[in-house]
Order: sequence, then structure tokens, then C-alpha cells
Amino acid sequence: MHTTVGIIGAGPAGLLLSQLLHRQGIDNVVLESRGRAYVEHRQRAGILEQGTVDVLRASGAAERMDRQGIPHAGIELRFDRAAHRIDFPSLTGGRQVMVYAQTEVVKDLIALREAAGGTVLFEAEATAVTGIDGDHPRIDYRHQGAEHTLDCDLVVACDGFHGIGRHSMPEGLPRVTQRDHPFAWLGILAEVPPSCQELIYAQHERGFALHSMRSAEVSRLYLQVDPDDRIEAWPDQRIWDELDTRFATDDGWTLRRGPITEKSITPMRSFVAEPMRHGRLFLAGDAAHIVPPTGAKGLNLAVADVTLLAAAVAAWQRDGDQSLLDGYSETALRRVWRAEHFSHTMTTLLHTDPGEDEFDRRLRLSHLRYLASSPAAAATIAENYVGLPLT
Ligand code: RFL
Ligand code: PHB
Repeated sequence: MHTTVGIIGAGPAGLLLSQLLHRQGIDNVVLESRGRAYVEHRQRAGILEQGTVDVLRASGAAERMDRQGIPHAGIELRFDRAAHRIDFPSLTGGRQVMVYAQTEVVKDLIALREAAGGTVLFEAEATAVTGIDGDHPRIDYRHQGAEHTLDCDLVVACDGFHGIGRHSMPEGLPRVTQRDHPFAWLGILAEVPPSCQELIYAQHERGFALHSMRSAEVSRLYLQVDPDDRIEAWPDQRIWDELDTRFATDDGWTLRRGPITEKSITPMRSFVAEPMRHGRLFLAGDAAHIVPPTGAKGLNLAVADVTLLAAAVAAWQRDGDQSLLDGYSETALRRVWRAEHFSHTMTTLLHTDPGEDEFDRRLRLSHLRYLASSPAAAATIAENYVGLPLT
């Protein structure tokens, strides 16, 4: 089998790239190691930047998002048992974000690709990428018990943090810069209406807590836990009690409880692989970079990467112009590092580090109070949260 662009991974990066290329008439094939149901139900991100919303609309994938997504014009920072709102439109020239789950973005993109007759092969695991220094790269993959080869003009690895793409560059590449954080997130999905209208990012001496949502009936909540914590140590009652403690205010606010339908613990890391291209192999999304989820940036970075890449591939296919492909890694990494910095700032601002001392605590509290009282300080959070321009 031959295609112009071979895409590894049917997460948001791979699927959106496939759709954007298809809209430009560029042939592509997506290989995904997991089954469709697994990919469609993996609980992850919930916040779409304004720019991500715009790209989904331009790609034709926004019909359901525009009906069911919930626009949010601010977030609440909660500390010292009180609420402090950050208003996005007034601080960013009218921008805001959209609450629409990654699971739904993925379902919408798969349905679109299917309706257009696109090739997304599930349970097709890429096992090797070769020939990237020449003009004819290949992806070896295993599908329904048989070995196959996909010949391509370009390969884009959208295969996430545990994929093979990054490891298919020559020895010594890519260079990795990373930091492991001394905490993890316990996330739950609960069948209960959200107890707030906007997301609450809470800092408490016992650790961070986040109240997010999926719909008017479903809440999504997170707790900072120890990286070695096991989910068995967190029965539902303990989770709700701990959330109550960390969200407690002096104004009588209460957290609604309901049946927990999903719970899991995710480690937090910061990770960047550079460059994001070698020869005819390109990396996009989590395959190249990970941010801790506190800034809600992972999915949005994946979308930004493939938006750049789709335009670059189109310029090359249409006009033989390679300059955008040549500039891809540098352009993408500038945005990646901005998101790394913002996500790191939000993480240290809101989490309680087990190794911190009184000086760290006092600095954090001062920073929180500054954000709550100064529009200039709040504007730096707001403009990063709603998303900076693509380039
Ligand atoms: P994905 O979604 O991991 O998809 C990669 C796909 O590649 C497949 N794969 C392979 N396929 C074929 N052959 C192989 N050898 C393969 N190896 C792997 C995998 O099965 C998978 O389907 O990466 P992608 O597309 O780059 O998308 C990235 C996002 O998923 C990720 O950044 C976000 O979910 C991060 N994130 C958040 N991002 C936001 O923008 N806003 C948020 O609010 C937000 N919240 C979160 C998050 C991530 C979280 N977790 C679980 C890490 C909250 C959490 C808790
Ligand atoms: C989510 O809704 O899953 C979510 C929201 C904001 C974050 C992280 C995750 O910062």
C-alpha cells in the first residue's frame, strides 16, 4: 500500500491531521494500535482553546461541538477558603475557551473520516519506521495477525508519549529535556451536575484540587495525590471527603456528590523532544512533548502542531515549496516551550510540593494574592490559558 502521508496514531493529533490533509486533497492513511472503542472512550482533556475551536470549525469537525460544547469566559482560583475569578474576555480582548471533551473530539473526527471514505486502520500497530533519510519512508505494521508495509512520501508520528515514532530517529536524536513532578492526579468522572459554572483550580495545604465538567449532568474532578498512590487506596468516600476539604470556603459553598463512574491516577511530567523532525519523519502532539495538565495545554498543543504541519505539507504538495516543512520544528517548538513554561507555572502555583519549605509556601501565597488583585498579573494567566496566536 502507498500513501502520501502515513500517520501513526488516531488520537486527536493524528485524526485532525488526517482530516486537514483530506480537506486539501492530500491522500493519507492512519494506523492505530488500539481498537476504535478504546480510542473513543479514553478519558482525558476537556478544555479547548479559542484557536483549537477555530481550527475544528475550519476543518468541518465542529458541528456537534457548537451544539454541545460549553463556552467558558473565566476560571476560579480558590485559596485561603475564598474564590477569586479570572475573567478571560476583559483581559484578552474578548477571547474565551470551550469545555468539550477530548473523547467527543475524537468521536467526531473518526465519524468524519469514515463518512469521507478515509482510511483509519484500528488494531494496526506500527512496528518500525525506516527510510526517513531518503525519499521513500516506510511504516511496518501488524494488522489482524499479518505483517504489512505502508510506503509513504512523509511519515508523521502522532503516536503519543509511548509511541515508536520518536525512537525511529537516528541514534542521539531527538534530544530530550524533561522534569518529573513529585505528584500525580487522581481523576474521577461522576454522574452529578457540576457544583460550579466555571472550572475551580484550588490550592490547599493538603494539595491541589480541580473541579471541571463534561456536561450539565456529568462532573470531572481531580485531586493531587502522591505519585506512588494506588487507586485501591482511594474508595469513593475518601475521594469525596478529600475534595470537600480542599474546596472548602467560608461562604457556604458545597460540593454535590454522585456515583463515580471512572477513576484513575496519572503521573505528571514535563517533557520535550527536539527537533520534531528528522528527514521525512515528523513528530506531533504527545509524541514530541508532554505538559502537566494544570494548564490544559496538551490537546491544544497537539492541534497547533498538526495545523502547522497540514499547511506545510499542502505548500509542499501544491507548489513544491519545502520552506514550511523545513521550519516546522522550530516554529512548533517556540509554542511548545511557551506552553511548558505556562503549565509549569500553573503547576507550581497550585500544587503542594512535599519537599517545600515555609519560604516556598509564602512565595506561592503571595503569587496567588497578586493574581487575585492585579489585572496585569491575571492577564498573563488569562492570555496563556485562552491560547496565544498559532505562530
Ligand atoms: P494521544 O491521544 O496519546 O494519541 C496517540 C495515539 O497513538 C496510538 N499509538 C500507536 N498507534 C499505532 N502504532 C503504534 N506503535 C502506536 N503507539 C501509540 C495510541 O494508541 C493513541 O491512540 O496523543 P495526541 O494525539 O498527541 O493527543 C495528545 C492529548 O491526548 C493529550 O495531550 C491531552 O489529553 C493532555 N491533557 C489535556 N490537554 C488539554 O489540552 N486540555 C486538558 O484539559 C487536558 N487535560 C490531559 C488532561 C491529559 C490527561 N492525562 C490522562 C494524561 C487531563 C489528563 C488527566
Ligand atoms: C478536564 O476537564 O479534564 C481538565 C480541565 C482543565 C485542566 C485539566 C483537565 O487543566
